[in-house]
Amino acid sequence: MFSGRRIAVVVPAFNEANKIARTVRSVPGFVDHVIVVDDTSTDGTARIARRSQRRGLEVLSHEKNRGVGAAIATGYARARSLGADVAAVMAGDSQMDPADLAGLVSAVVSGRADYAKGNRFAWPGVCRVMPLPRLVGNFVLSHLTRLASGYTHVFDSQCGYTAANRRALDAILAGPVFPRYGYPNDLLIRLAAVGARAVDVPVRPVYGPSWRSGIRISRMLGPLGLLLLRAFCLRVGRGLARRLWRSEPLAELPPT
Ligand SMILES: Nc1nc2c(ncn2[C@@H]2O[C@H](COP(=O)(O)OP(=O)(O)OP(=O)(O)O)[C@@H](O)[C@H]2O)c(=O)[nH]1
Ligand SMILES: [Mg+2]
Repeated sequence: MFSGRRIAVVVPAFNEANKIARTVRSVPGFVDHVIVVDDTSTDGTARIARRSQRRGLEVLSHEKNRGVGAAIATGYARARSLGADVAAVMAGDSQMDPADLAGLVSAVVSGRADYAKGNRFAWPGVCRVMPLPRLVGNFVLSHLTRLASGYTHVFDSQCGYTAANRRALDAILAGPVFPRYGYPNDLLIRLAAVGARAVDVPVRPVYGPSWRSGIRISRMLGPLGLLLLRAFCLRVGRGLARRLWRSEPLAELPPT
């Protein structure tokens, strides 16, 4: 419990046999439920996760690989059914510093936000830690996501370290989540569309010597580009429609 609220952490994991036990054990003690969502890993990730000693641990498995976004949606649904007031996400690859979780959860529990997300760019020294291609990619996608969502105050759109309250969970689970790596952008777009309050919380970027990523940029860019373009057009279209709807009728011309 955190300030009297029930907290769940969703851990998406795909072929993380080397890191999953460490990740599960590192989840802070105030977390009531740890929900690992495996996706047909072939290296025993689910088995190792199940053996990890952690109060409130559950391991769910998809029957076929559905992607990290779909895994998080499965975890969110389970957190909601367990009665969690806040559901956070921590990746199964130990790239999220457990010391930052309290800050994210606190932003939501205090009522300041419906959705708190990590911002690694607010961390001093990020340029020394984050690899250059990630710095550039995250920077560009963050600006495009600002344009697409209208959340001009949030940055580091690709950071998956987040905490969501029940209002945000309901909005996210109201429709299918973008199943693969574009899911953080999809969530921000959908939360902005329902007027949810999102805030950035500085978190430490973690890229250890054994860092490896499942992201294939070339495969991700097409679907993510379309998602962002569509959201941008819809947002501009909605704004224009609102303006036209509200505009005063033209003043009658004086008789000639
Ligand atoms: N359940 C599930 N988890 C996945 C899948 N793909 C990736 N993940 C997990 O999602 C987390 C983040 O994936 P990464 O590929 O490391 O991507 P990232 O950390 O956002 O980005 P990097 O900066 O490139 O490391 C890790 O814990 C992965 O194991 C998937 O298809 N299913
Ligand atoms: Mg990673």
